[in-house]
Amino acid sequence: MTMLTFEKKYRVRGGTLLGGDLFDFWIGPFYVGFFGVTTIFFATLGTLLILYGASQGPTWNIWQINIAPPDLKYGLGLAPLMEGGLWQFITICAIGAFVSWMLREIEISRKLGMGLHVPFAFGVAIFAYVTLVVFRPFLLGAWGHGFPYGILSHLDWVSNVGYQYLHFHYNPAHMIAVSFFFTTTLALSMHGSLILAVTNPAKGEPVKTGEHENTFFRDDVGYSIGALGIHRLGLFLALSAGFWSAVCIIISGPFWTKGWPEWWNWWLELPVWT
Ligand code: UQ1
Repeated sequence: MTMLTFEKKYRVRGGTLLGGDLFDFWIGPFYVGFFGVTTIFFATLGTLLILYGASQGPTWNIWQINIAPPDLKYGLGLAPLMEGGLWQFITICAIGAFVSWMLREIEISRKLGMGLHVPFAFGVAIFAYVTLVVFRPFLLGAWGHGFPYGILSHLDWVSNVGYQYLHFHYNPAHMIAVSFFFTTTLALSMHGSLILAVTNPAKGEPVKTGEHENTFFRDDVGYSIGALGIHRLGLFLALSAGFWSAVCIIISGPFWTKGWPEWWNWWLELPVWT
């Protein structure tokens, strides 16, 4: 089926989650939808608020622009605009834009009769962000525990929060998250290189297919996970990286306040040693 007849079949109204026929149309290649409009609304408002905050700040240096969260003294209340209130509104706009984008992905998937894997995957990324700026600050009792919006300032935040727990690499959930990030790159590099290898044979040779892919890895490591399997594995690895990232930061503070190296004392304190 060519792309044009394919689109004729699927580019029809219906399948929306909210708003019925409201904005249920395309502009050029883009599906608009109710949530396309809310995405544009939140993204535009959030960007304008960032620009306003920058205009009130000491610098236009892109690396140094910073929109800071409120002081801890404001707790879980609203802060004055120039003392973290902007950060609070920008956070609402960011979550509004991200969730709108995910809902728009769900509507497109429903129209196409596809699974919801893509919006689910994006949902895990949203979950990791919301953990940093909503769940953890909420559990610690102050929005001031969120991270600042700025290129260098958010790096400083990561460094400072890390040292607060003496050596963040001893955080067991951080270890798991890092392992998943590395394994994700391993899986994608194996998969990407394998697909390019079979589609770029020597001059005059036919393009190779699934049997060659399976045989390569059976010869190489004694096992082939299969063409569908590698994509299931990739999605699992990538989502696990995001999930354990969220876990490693939510337990830092709300559930463990000492240095992370000390957490491993459970091993030394096992009754078996005494
Ligand atoms: C693999 O087995 C496979 O199936 C043929 C692929 O699909 C094209 C792959 O991309 C990769 C990387 C593998 C090898 C993976 C493992 C876990 C042995």
